[in-house]
Amino acid sequence: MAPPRLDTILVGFHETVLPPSLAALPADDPLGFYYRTAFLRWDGEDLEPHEVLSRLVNAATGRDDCYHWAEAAPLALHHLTAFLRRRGFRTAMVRWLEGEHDRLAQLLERGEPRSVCLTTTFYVDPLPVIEAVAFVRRHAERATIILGGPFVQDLCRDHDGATRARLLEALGADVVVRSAGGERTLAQVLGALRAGTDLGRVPNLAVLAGGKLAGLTPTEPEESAIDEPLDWDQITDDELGREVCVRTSVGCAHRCAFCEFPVRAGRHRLADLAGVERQLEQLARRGVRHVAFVDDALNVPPGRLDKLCRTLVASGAPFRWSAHFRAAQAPRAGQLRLLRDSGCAALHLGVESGDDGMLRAMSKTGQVAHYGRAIELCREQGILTHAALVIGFPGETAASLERTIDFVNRYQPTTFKPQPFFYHHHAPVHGRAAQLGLAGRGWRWRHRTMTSRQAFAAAMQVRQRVKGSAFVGDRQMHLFMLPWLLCKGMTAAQLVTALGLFDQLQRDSFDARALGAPTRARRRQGQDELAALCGAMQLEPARFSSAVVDAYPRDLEAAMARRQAFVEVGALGGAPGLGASPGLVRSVGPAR
Ligand code: B12
Ligand code: SF4
Repeated sequence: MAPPRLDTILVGFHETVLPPSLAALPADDPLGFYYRTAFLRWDGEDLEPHEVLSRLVNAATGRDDCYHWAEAAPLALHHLTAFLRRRGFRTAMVRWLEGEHDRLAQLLERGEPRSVCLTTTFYVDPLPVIEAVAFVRRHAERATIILGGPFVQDLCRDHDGATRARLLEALGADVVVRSAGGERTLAQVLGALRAGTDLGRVPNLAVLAGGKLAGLTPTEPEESAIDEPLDWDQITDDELGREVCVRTSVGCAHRCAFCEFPVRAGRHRLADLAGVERQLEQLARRGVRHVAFVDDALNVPPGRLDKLCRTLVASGAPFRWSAHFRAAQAPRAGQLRLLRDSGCAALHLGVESGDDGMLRAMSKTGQVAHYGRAIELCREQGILTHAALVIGFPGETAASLERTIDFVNRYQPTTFKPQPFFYHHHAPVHGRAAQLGLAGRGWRWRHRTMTSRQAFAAAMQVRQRVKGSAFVGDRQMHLFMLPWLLCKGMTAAQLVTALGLFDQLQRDSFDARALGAPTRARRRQGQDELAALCGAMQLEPARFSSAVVDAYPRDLEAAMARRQAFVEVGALGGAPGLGASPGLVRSVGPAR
């Protein structure tokens, strides 16, 4: 007897394409900056650090591994899978489209799923959504394609009328879940698809038919289901893997002036700690080795994290973990020791600036010295640190930038990232725009003390002048996720050395001086060192294969044509995707 049909296949992540032509843009252009901080030049190609790592490890092992963060499945996949299975739905999941396109194609063709759900958590550009929808259509013409998550939620919130219809149609899906979270709505959609009843009775949807928006169903309040602890026993061993993401809260308790996240994520809600502890017990029992806590700040409110750490210590610190950490007060040495004893491997710190005046302007509650102390204490305990910096917020001057550079040079977090200020109209700073002389949006703005171009140039300056801390971009080799590589067998010393070498090689890749003989010699030396280092690493095999990733059939031209709708209505906001320039869109070369 054939197995019953799958109700849905959940697909996690799809990689954005960045055309090599972006390397020609100056560093003070948002896309030029983004490209130069994401890639490095390697044997005549522009590769991301994880691709170089994979090639060098493969050269030594003869294997075909692709080391990518999606080994730790996006949490939305585990969360939605468990939520739906508890309600009796049959589901499958695919972490990363490029890495598993062959398996997805088989599932689509043989499993005849009623629907496919695409998450949109990590997208700042519609291109990956459009491409993923097209891929699914090619293999399962009749499956209902459902979109949900932050990208489409923002789209539905920020646009209305004919513009919203046009953008939703450009994505090419059949159903869009508009509500935050959307788990309960999704369960109703799958129920209706199974029963063959009308989707018009399910709230919070945009429903499309024949490629056109047929209508929006009524809005009903919905928040992400933090009240239902994720039942990890609903997840099979292969789906689980050994590295996972966990959340203990949603939303954010703060209102930093530059940040729109609280608007999108809604009010701060904490999961019941006993439920979190049960989840961690399940994960420990299942042999998980690294947990990335995705909460905005794991140590808010105070005392809760200490309690969690004591539970982990009592159970023998079964895995390493990493988290976002807030240093609103100077942390205590004892607290950091407790973190280390409980398995903490890396902390991501929203330092933002080395200037206390700027921190006040950004409505940050912490002070520079608190973050400095946190980095020092982490180093003493062997915990890796990442300092996230915002460059060019209103009030930024040459003097405040100097203080930021001094801060990083003095405290030397393991990694750092100077991020030019992104002017989001949903962020609190927008309410003070007139007072601050702030005009524009996204990556293009000006205010009394700086323009966005100056901020990009300044961020590059910060990068170039920092010594003793490695720059990391946001995409693949983010410190927040890197402990999964430690669990694969990389030592902390190898990781830190590799990050430093990647940073140096990247700095030398796109700089005009890269053509000069001294830089060429330094690059060669850096490449040799990196090859020797990676060759010596004893890494476990990766989940993904480079051959599969490279064979992903990208139909960029068709996707770009659909994306044009976003360019024409000015819906890209200058986010660091592919940008809004039609010139760039045309210049996209062969699939990377
Ligand atoms: C962890 C994380 C990462 C990790 C991912 C590791 C991993 N294995 O998952 C790393 C460090 C790799 C990463 C990278 C990036 N990230 Co990130 N990341 C996060 C973070 C902290 C948590 C995401 C998460 O798991 N949330 C928890 C899950 C459960 O929530 P969720 O995915 O939203 O899903 C819920 C709902 O949305 C819904 N849902 C989701 N999908 C679907 C689908 C359907 C059909 C339905 C019905 C519902 C639904 O169901 C879930 C349950 O409620 C968020 C910030 C945050 N605190 O949320 C930023 C965040 C998602 N990242 C962001 C960005 C921008 C990026 C980068 C693009 C950074 C960059 N500038 O390059 C890259 C993208 C990767 C790449 N290669 O390009 C932004 C996205 C903004 C946006 N969409 O407009 C966020 C929100 C941070 C921010 N600044 O606002 N990131
Ligand atoms: S930057 Fe501030 S407001 Fe934004 S998510 Fe982090 S702590 Fe919350």
